[in-house]
Amino acid sequence: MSAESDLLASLRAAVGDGHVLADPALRAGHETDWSRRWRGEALAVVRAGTVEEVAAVLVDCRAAGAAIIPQGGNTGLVGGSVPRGREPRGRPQVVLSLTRLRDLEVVDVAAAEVTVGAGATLGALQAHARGAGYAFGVDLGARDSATIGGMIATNAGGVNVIRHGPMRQQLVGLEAVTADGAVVRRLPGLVKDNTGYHLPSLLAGSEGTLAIVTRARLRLVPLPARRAVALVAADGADEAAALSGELRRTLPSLLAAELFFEDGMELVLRHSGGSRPFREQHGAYLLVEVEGSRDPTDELLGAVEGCGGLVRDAIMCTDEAERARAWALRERHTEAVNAQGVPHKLDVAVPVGRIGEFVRRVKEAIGEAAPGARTYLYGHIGDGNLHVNVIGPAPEDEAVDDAVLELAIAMGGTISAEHGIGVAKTAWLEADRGAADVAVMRAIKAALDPDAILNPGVLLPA
Ligand code: FAD
Ligand code: 2HG
Ligand code: ZN
Repeated sequence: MSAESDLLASLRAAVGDGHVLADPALRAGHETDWSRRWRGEALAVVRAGTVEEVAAVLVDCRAAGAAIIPQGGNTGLVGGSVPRGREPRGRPQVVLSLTRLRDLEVVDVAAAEVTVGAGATLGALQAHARGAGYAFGVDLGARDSATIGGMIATNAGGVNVIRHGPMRQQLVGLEAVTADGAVVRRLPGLVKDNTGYHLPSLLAGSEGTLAIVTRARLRLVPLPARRAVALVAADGADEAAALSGELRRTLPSLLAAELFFEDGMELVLRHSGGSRPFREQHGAYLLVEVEGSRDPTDELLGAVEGCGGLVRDAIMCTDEAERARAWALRERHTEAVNAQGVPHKLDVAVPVGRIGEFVRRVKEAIGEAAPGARTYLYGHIGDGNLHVNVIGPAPEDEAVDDAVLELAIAMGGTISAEHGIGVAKTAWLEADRGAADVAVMRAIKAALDPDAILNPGVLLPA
C-alpha cells in the first residue's frame, strides 16, 4: 500500500468509511471556493463527527505528513477554505469538514449565552437563540451556509458590527484541537476570567492556521422587539459617510448603516428582479436599520429629517416585506456580482471620514491597473469597510488586487476588514501589519503548529 492509501485507511478507521470522500465527484464541491477564483485537489474530504474524531484526524495527518484544510460552509471569500493549487511543501491535502459538529445546546437564559458546535450554521444559531428570546450579535448574508467555526476562524464581521462588534467580541469560551491532537477546552462561559492568555481571542481570525475550532460558548444579545429600516439617497459617498456619522450620534439603537451605489443596485435588480426604490438616480444609497422595544420608526424618521441637506430622498420601510426588499438590494450584491464572472474581491477598510476620497481614488487606480474592468463598490459604511469587487481581469492577474490594497494601506486603512487574508492577500500582510507583528505571528504559528500542517499558505506567506 502507498503512504496515501495508508492514510486513507487510517482516516476511515477514525471517522467511518462513509465520511471519507475520496471520489472526485464527491470532493468537487469542497475543492472550489464560493467565488470560483481558488481551487485545488484534495486527497480526501474527511467529515469528522466528534471532537475525538477531529483529534484522531489531526494525529493521522501529522504522522503521514499531510496538510489539513479546515472547512465549514465554504463561503469564505479569500481562498482559505479549499486546497491550495500547489501545497507549499508538495504534501497531500486533506479537507477536514466540520459541518457535522452542529449541535446547539440549551440556551443559558440567566447568562445570556449558548454553547454550539463549530459546524452549526449562523442561521441555525439565530433561530435557536430566537426561540429562547435572544438574538445573536453577528449577522451576514451567507447566514444559511456559514458556520460558527468558520466565522470564528475568520473573525467575521457583517452588518451589525457597529452595534455588537465582530465574532471575536461574541466569544466567551472555546473548544479546539491543536495540531498534535490535544484538546483545549474552556466553556464555563465566565465573562470575567482573567487567567492568562485568552485563547478564544487568539483563535478568532487565525483562519484555521493554529487549531481546529470544534465548539464555542457565545454571548447572546436582547432580541429586538421592533426594527425599522430607512433607505436614504445622498449625493455621494462623502455625504453618505457624513449621514452615517450623524445617525450614529443621534440613534443609540442603530444596528446597521450600509452603503451601495446606483450601478450595483441596477445589477441586483437585473439579477433578482424588483423595481427601483427611487425614481431619480442618486450618487449613493444608505440603508439604515434601528431596533427598539417599541416601534422605532418615528425615531428613525426624526433622525433622518434632522440630517437636512445631506438627504436627497428617503423611504421608510414600514412593514416586513418592505424591509426585506430594502435589505435584498444590499445583500444580493455578492451573488449578482458573482453571476457576472469570477470576481476579484477586496475587502478593505479606511478611516470612515476618508471613504469618499477612497471611492474616487480606487476607481482611478483600478482604471489604470485594468482598463475596461467593471468595479462594484458596497459595504458597511458605519465601520469604514468597503467591498471592492472587480470583474474583467483573469483570476490569476493580481494587478488590480495590488492596486486596491496598496491604496488602502496608503490611506491609513487595512487590507482586510472582515474576510481575512486567506491565500488572496498573504503577499500584502507585512505591508499592512509590519515586520515585527508578522514575526510574532510566525512565532505563535511555529509554537502551535511546528510542522505547518494546519492550512499552509494561508494568512502567513509560505
Ligand atoms: P469557510 O469558508 O469554510 O472557511 C473560512 C476559513 O475558516 C478558512 O480559512 C477555513 O480553513 C477556516 N475554518 C473553517 N472552519 C473552521 C474551524 N472549525 N476551525 C478552524 N478553522 C476553520 N463575511 C463577513 O465577515 N461579513 C459579511 O457580511 C459576509 N457576507 C457574506 C455574504 C455572502 C453571500 C458570502 C458568500 C460570504 C460572506 N462573507 C461575509 C464571507 C463568509 O461568509 C465568512 O468569511 C464566514 O465566516 C465563513 O464561514 P464558513 O463556515 O463558510 O467558513
Ligand atoms: C457583504 O458585506 C459580504 O455583502 C460580501 O461581506 C462582500 O461580496 C463581497 O465582496
Ligand atoms: Zn461585508
